[in-house]
Amino acid sequence: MSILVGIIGKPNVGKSTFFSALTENPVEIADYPFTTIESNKGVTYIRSRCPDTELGKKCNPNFGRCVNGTRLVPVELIDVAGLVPGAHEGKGLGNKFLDDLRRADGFIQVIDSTGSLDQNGNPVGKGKYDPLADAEFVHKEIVLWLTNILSDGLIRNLRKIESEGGKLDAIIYEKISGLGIDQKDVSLAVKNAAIPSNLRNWDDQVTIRLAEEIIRLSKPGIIVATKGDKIDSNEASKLIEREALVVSGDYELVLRKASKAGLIDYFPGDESFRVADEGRLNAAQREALKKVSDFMVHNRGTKTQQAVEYLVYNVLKMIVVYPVEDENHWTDKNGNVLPDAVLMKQGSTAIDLAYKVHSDLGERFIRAVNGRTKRVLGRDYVLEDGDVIKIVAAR
Ligand SMILES: Nc1nc2c(ncn2[C@@H]2O[C@H](COP(=O)(O)OP(=O)(O)OP(=O)(O)O)[C@@H](O)[C@H]2O)c(=O)[nH]1
Ligand SMILES: [Mg+2]
Repeated sequence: MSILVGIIGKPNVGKSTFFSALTENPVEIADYPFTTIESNKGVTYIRSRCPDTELGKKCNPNFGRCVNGTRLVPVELIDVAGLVPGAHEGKGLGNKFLDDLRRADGFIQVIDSTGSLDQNGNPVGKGKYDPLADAEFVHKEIVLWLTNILSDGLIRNLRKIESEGGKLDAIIYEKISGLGIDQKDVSLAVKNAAIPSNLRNWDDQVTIRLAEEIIRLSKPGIIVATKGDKIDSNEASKLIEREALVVSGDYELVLRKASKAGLIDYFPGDESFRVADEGRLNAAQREALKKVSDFMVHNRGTKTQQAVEYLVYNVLKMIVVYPVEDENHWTDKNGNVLPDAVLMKQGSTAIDLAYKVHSDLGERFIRAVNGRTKRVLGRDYVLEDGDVIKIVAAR
């Protein structure tokens, strides 16, 4: 039920470190290219204000947790192998592994803020490479990956339309049905891609344009410049001006580990932490935490947690909605308070929520009820962030 975010980028930039910090899954991390071969999958949690504070009762989440009114909503992450220019022609590990990202709702492209790695992820010396130069080729490789998927059997499909009729957007939609893309985005992409009216004039450039439009409309992403702990504030400002988010995945990893070991109190996304017991830290730990703390002061946190939240809330434009079975007590049938927190696109309606909870609930939808006002809501009611909703369905 949760959404999926793909972590992509050239080799060695810090994708797995970023992933490991966010999911707390131990994965292989090393300072050479192609450390990751098989994708890593895990779950991270983004913050949302939980309605349980209004109720004066603690919630019982089926997934995630709630800490003092901050609900942690699960988001799946997948960390894949590094992409290099020409991956679509088989360079590096190729781009087949991108198939693991078919279902992704959005991408986080990780870049190396220190500019120390060439396009293949090999060290070239600090500042020798423009960190943002990756953005272009990585985007291109993603587009070419989708182009390959679209091209498979395409000519045959086009000839069929010519001879038997049929709608182009419906056929394209079917081709990419496993990619979790909305039909309306496909239709819009088909409109925007300047497709020749005579389908005989369709060439590879048309397929690329179409792939580009589909990615732009349906798989948006952000750029995260990691290793932010290794650059000065001037360099960081320049990256921020160019719309990259400066983070330190490595420092977030240190914080999560220290927190797990009980050495510090740290809530992911906070701009600072507190040492639990100075006496338990050895000299090396004290020094490491001092460095992390200094960085957090001028970067306002490690920004690792914030990066995912920014993608989900601001770029994918999602809200959190709480479906319940009892609109008075905000519980499920077993009495669990606010058991589910569901991420939905802004503009989603009551019927969309019903289908999201269970296709059966969507099919048998009668009405919804607002848990706060107890007002009856129709299928087209547009959901708001934090809504508590009961769906009434036919038996
Ligand atoms: N200082 C610092 N080093 C980092 C950071 N993130 C990653 N690194 C280091 O960069 C190197 C590569 O990190 P990985 O996370 O393995 O990079 P990757 O992008 O997954 O690499 P591939 O799987 O080979 O594509 C390792 O030596 C990490 O310790 C960071 O935020 N700060
Ligand atoms: Mg990796």
